[in-house]
Amino acid sequence: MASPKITIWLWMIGLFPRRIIYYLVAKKLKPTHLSTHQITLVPVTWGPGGTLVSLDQSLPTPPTGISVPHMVIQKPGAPDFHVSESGAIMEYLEELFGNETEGELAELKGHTPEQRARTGDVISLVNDFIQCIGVHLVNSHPASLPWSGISREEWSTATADFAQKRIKRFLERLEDWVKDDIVTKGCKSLSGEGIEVSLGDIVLMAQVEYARDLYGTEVLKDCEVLAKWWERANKEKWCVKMEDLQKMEKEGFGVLL
Ligand SMILES: N[C@@H](CCC(=O)N[C@@H](CS)C(=O)NCC(=O)O)C(=O)O
Repeated sequence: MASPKITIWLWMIGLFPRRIIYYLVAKKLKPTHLSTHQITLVPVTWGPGGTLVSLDQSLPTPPTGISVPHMVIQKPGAPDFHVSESGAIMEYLEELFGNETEGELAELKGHTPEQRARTGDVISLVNDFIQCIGVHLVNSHPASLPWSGISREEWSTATADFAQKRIKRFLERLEDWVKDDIVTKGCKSLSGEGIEVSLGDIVLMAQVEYARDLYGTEVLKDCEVLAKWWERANKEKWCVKMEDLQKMEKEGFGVLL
């Protein structure tokens, strides 16, 4: 059976699309993996009225009304199938490349059921605290005003403070979970021993780097354990820096894959 055609639209410096970029590099995918599986990556930007437009007009136009990342799977004779969440896109790619993990591609969930459960814990907690970061941001940061839909007059200090407390609590909880692996054992990954990088590292790093790059906010400023994790993980190739994301936008994904 012919493999489906897959198109993924990415706003390269955005929070959730970064997860996909980090994923592609961490997985050790090469342009040939993408072409074999008929995967087209399309960098997009925000046009007038907050619509998404492809940076390269020869590449497919983003469907209307989507958030990014967004993926469309096309099978002959079947209607287009849309996948709208970054987590689901990473899961789909994990399944697609699952059989190739034995070879040159990296395992990103974990080598044991326990390690995979830790990865799942980290992803779920990060997704929870991202919501609080968003609530804090739109109630306190002027850079959110152009897109938040909330005016400065509507900002709530009480809500921002509440969100900040929740963020602190989530980070303390995460530090409790990973302290032994990161501090005592010196692991690179939040998922523990024997794995270089996991989906858990990817989702946390995307949030940390995005917050600094776009809002000048240091998410891990009070986190001793996670600061150690960040120092190690941030040097890795998969943690694609802002300038390289922008370079990829112009010169294509070959820059890093
Ligand atoms: N939960 C979604 C969030 C996606 C999201 O909010 N993406 C932002 C850009 S980083 C976006 O497209 N915002 C505009 C919108 O939602 O209309 C995911 O994990 O993919």
